[in-house]
Amino acid sequence: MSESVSSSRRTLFKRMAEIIGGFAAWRQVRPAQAQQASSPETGPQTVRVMRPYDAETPVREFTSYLTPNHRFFVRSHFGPPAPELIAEANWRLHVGGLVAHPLELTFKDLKEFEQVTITAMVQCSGNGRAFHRPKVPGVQWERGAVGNAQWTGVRLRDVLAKAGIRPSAKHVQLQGADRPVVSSVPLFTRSIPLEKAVHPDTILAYDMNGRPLPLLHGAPLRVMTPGWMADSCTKWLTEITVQANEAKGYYMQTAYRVPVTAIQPNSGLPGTSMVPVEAMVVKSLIASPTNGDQVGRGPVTVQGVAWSGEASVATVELSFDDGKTWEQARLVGEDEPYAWRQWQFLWRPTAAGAVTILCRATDAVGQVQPQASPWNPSGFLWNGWDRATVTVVL
Ligand SMILES: Nc1nc2c(c(=O)[nH]1)N[C@H]1C(S)=C(S)[C@@H](COP(=O)(O)O)O[C@H]1N2
Ligand SMILES: [Mo]
Repeated sequence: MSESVSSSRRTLFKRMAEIIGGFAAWRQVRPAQAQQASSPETGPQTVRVMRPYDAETPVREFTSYLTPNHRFFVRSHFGPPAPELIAEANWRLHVGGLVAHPLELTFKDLKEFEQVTITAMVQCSGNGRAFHRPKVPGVQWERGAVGNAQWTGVRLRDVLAKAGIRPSAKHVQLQGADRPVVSSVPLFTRSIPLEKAVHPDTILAYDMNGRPLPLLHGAPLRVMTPGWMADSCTKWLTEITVQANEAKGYYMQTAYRVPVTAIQPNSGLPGTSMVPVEAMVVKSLIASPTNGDQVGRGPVTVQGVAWSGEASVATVELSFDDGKTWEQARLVGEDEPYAWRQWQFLWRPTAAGAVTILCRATDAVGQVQPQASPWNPSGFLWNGWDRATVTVVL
């Protein structure tokens, strides 16, 4: 046996062990994480739902550019597939539909395509749902159903080119190996328009922050649609179907849609006015200090992150007087297209007592983060001003 074969076997075993190990670790940490739910800002993650496991990242973690894998928020409709289903020996990626040559790829076949790495955010459409008024049912995400990571994989367009896209193709349907517990519940079937699928930055990722993709984040392969909300980032990907129409079914035709124009709470809605959630909207978060912190005379470094789906961040402003006056923060660190931008502000508090720090971003095409987002029936795309209430002790 040649050296390269035995070493690739070793890599394979190592990867399988990591995936299974990750699953075991996840099961072990669950009780500890559940306890953290009562002290939201301190644990590795703040659990919102136990089964399937949905948890957000405490905002303090957003003082770092990349969000570490073990703290990255988790959102799954049904939980991960059984580990043996996605173990690399069994796993296959099927590419079919409107293609000249349907493909069945092993993990090794996939690695033959050119490898690319991008830094990109993942954000749940429901991030911030808890802040919508009137309240909206669904997972009550506050600020941490978002993260920024480095993703390594292959371009979706290279895989599609190998299969040969037929001219009538308009959408690419994405299906993962996860299954609902009850068979009457629809599968999490999604599709993205062909233009997004063949965009050179849309990738199928197998590594996250330089490590094999963890089980909860879609091992062995997930879709990354940079700049778009996470509902298009299918985890545990096993089937790609090129087609003329959007995916049928609940998760594409009913869920993850927003009204084209703002509507009044609880008003009836004609179905035709709802469009799929796609790009992220301009938004910023204060990572430190955060709610409940005590700060001294300072200067205090106020810091956080800001982003906009398909444009860069132009400015981040802070207000210490309820939005009457705004001061500009300094944009710092890396400036990459689909990543968030870090910002800092040196604050010299002048009076003791409670202060609410407000924060808003403006992007390069002039979109401004609003005081509150337009209400919508599913509580999606919250991007109201962020706020942190701290106590100044002089
Ligand atoms: N197969 C599959 N992919 C999925 C989901 C899912 O339930 N099943 N959830 C989506 C949603 S709604 C979100 S917000 C992101 C969450 O990704 P993360 O758990 O890696 O943070 O995965 C997306 N991809
Ligand atoms: Mo989501």
